Amino acid sequence: MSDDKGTCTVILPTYNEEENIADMVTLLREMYPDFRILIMDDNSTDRSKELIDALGYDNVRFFIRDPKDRGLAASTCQGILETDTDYFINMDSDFQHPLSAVRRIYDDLERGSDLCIGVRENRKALGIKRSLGSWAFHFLASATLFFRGKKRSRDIMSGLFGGRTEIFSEVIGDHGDEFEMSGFKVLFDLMKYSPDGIIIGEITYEFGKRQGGESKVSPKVVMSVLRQCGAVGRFLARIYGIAKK
Ligand SMILES: Nc1nc2c(ncn2[C@@H]2O[C@H](COP(=O)(O)OP(=O)(O)OP(=O)(O)O)[C@@H](O)[C@H]2O)c(=O)[nH]1
Ligand SMILES: [Mg+2]
Repeated sequence: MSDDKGTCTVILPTYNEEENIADMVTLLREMYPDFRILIMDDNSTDRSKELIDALGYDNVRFFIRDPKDRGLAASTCQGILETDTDYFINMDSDFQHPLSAVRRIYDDLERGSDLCIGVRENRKALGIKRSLGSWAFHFLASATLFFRGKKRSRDIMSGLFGGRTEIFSEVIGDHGDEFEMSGFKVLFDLMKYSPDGIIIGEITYEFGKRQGGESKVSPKVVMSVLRQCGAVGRFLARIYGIAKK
């Protein structure tokens, strides 16, 4: 699939990241001049588009999504479907994922992995509540993949990962309607429906602090992850929903 557009697209799902997005794109362009950058924006109400337009870079596309279809997972999936390079790499737009990891993920894909996952080394830095939640979700997700006979990873909930576009476009085409599209954990759904013989690589990284702007995490995100974890998860989601009322 390689052509003059290069071999890799960095997908940046964004919503109201005016404090981060221009710096992210500028640095990514400096570090990876041959890579394409695809910003999947869910109709941000801030100056994100203006700032990217002002940079005037080629190889950078600002994609404004259908307002009726808002969702982080949906944005990543559409980003993969819009990608026309061999590989894609998905990362947050708030500097929590180190930009240097892009090179390591790319190298791993070049070495033969079909999917390369960024594993957070310092989940304790999330704070006690969030890291406990993260481990609990990881346990449930890992069990779900195990019972489906799928390969697992040390960080199924990571938002930093890359893959072969052809494989994952097909996964989304065939199973996208079963994904939790409004949720935050699209990697988990991609793994659930990935082909059995898939080669999964991992790199590790330090999960940083959001550089600027506000988190978009809400209790709805917790519910959506639970819904992804089979019958047990849906049962827990019901209990969590009742407890929150
Ligand atoms: N396109 C799109 N992007 C989103 C949406 N919600 C969040 N994002 C982006 O997804 C990335 C992750 O969202 P965050 O709010 O940073 O979630 P998080 O990293 O789990 O939470 P923090 O640690 O609090 O930052 C960021 O780049 C957001 O701009 C959405 O509904 N649509
Ligand atoms: Mg973040």
